[in-house]
Amino acid sequence: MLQKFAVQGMTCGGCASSVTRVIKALPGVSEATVTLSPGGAEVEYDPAQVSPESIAAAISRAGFEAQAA
Ligand SMILES: [Cu+2]
Repeated sequence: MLQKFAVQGMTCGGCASSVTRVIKALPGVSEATVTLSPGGAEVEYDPAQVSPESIAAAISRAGFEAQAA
């Protein structure tokens, strides 16, 4: 399953790397591509293991605003 997210608050490549890391750390996520401008993430995941809500929550815990897009 592929889900896009709008991610706000990333200001540099370090932020994008952090977001990539927290998404990829989730069980069930096989791929994450994060873009800085516009701020977003494309996540390939297994819906049996993880939900878009929990992916967005993980991004929020890292200090950024995420919304399924
Ligand atoms: Cu940064």
